[in-house]
Amino acid sequence: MSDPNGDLFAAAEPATMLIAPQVTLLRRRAAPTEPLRAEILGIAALAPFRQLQTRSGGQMSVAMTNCGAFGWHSDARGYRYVDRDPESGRPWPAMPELFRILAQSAASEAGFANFDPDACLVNRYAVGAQMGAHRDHDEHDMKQPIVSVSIGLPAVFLWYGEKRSGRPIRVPVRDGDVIVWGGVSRAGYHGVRRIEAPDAAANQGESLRYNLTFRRAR
Ligand code: MD3
Ligand code: FE
Repeated sequence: MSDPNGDLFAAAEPATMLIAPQVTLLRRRAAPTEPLRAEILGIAALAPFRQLQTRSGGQMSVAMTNCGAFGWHSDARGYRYVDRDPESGRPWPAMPELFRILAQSAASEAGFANFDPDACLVNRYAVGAQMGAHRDHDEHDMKQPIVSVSIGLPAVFLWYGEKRSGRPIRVPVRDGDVIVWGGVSRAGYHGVRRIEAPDAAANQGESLRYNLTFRRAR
């Protein structure tokens, strides 16, 4: 195999792809992801991953933590951004400079200049975890885009668009892939398909998927 990542089709795939209006996939834009993983471990040491409760009393299958001035939180009172970790009462860990620069440069490549995120939600998916269709609409200024960075196990993003019903567009994403969405698609419904167990031959000891979502909350 000539490619150490085993990515035999990389040469045939365009580096950037428009998935929907103002939804841009930047393939492998964040690779290699080892420096990002190291930052995630540092964040989790200060603000451990937790499976949040939904307003309806369920428990999310995805474990979450945050860095930056604001963090996304959910409990029996509903969803909101909070400036401290409710578990510890301390401010969220600072957003690493590496994260901020990656988010800003990816946003500007996708046509959103001057993106200045103040929140980074860190999602951790074990095999079997998923995220149902929802829209991200807790942010103050919906003109600001969102930048998503995929790390670890592959996943399939589901893009429903304006309505929660109907057949979603399926977007396979892999380690290092970045998606930027905003503008007319900013309030679109989306989700993540249940994470599948990696097949033994292709897997390099990976058992988790992380996703960073950078937002301007306030
Ligand atoms: C854009 N997180 O935390 S970004 C969230 O993988 C959240 O953890 C997702 O949704 C995650 O609120 C990733 C959302 C997303 C999903 C599918 C898309 C954005 C998309 C499909 C097309 C375009
Ligand atoms: Fe979302």
